[in-house]
Amino acid sequence: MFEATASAPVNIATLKYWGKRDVNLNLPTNSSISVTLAQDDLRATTTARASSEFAKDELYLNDTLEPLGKRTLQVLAELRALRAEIEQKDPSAPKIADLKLQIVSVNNFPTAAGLASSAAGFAALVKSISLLYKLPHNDSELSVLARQGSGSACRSMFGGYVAWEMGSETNGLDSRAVQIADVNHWPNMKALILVVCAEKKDVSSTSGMQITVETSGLFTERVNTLVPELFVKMKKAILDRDFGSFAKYTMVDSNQFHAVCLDSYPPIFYMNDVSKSAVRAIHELNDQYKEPIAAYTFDAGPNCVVYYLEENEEAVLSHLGQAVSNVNGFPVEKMGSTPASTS
Ligand code: 2P0
Repeated sequence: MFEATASAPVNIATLKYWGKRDVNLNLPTNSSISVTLAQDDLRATTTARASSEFAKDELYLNDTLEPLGKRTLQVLAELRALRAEIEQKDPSAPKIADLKLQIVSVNNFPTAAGLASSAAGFAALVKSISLLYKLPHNDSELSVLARQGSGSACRSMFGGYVAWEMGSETNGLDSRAVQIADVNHWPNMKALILVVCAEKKDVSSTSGMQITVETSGLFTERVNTLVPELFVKMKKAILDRDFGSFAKYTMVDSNQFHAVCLDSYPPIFYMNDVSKSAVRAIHELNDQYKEPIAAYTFDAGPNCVVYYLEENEEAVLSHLGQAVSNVNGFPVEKMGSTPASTS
């Protein structure tokens, strides 16, 4: 029996990936940036085992046997091919590429957090099997494999501040994640999640993206003009630890992503009235301070992730607590605090 374990964090995009230029390889229409949440919570941990005693490949997710989807099979095939190359070059290397795999993955965050787990899950799967197979590739190279499982998974190969560079090659080898800065770069950065709804979203990201690419006129403007500019500016704001700029670009991008969803035909709605009240509350707070001290961002669902600096925590929590939960009766949950590094 051969065995290896690895974990990977959930990531939340502050510059969103939305649109594929190649659906099969998950090649995006724009580059994106994420800031990874907490160090210890919000992670997927995966153990991969290879043994001649296994009759077939199996994947357990939170103790439940899951069917192996097309994307998982594609990633496993690529990992096996890389291991087979090693075995071919080095006859003394144990022959494990052809052994069946048992993959056991556990999320340490509750389903009720309303967070998508596929990004952390695919990243942890690729990490654990690459350790098992002793692949010599670095995390950026491995992110190319994680990306094929789920686009955003490539960013979960790193902690801290991460860019997914869209690349230009048709084989996708240059569409990979790179770390902009690690978690220690900006130690007073904090994040919290307002859990508006923990249920699964109505329109899956994959099909939502396709509707947008095919029907939205605003989308062309977004990928050709706004995102390339924001990518450069947001990276600089992170490197300069310029919270005001980082916050503004994060909110501008979230708003534009949801505008592009609304501009799709039929329109896609991810934010609800509670989400909108969080947006209003944060702008109200920032107006009081005459500069952004908090930033919201929403993914393909109604939950709100808020970024702020530690010194403003009390102001942010008390304002959101009053403005949002009193009005709408939903809890303000502080889930992840500092951005994470991967192990
Ligand atoms: C992101 N999202 O950048 C964007 C923002 C949702 C909104 O990446 O089809 O699950 O597996 O490549 O990665 C969600 O899409 O989609 C996503 P697939 P994925 O985080």
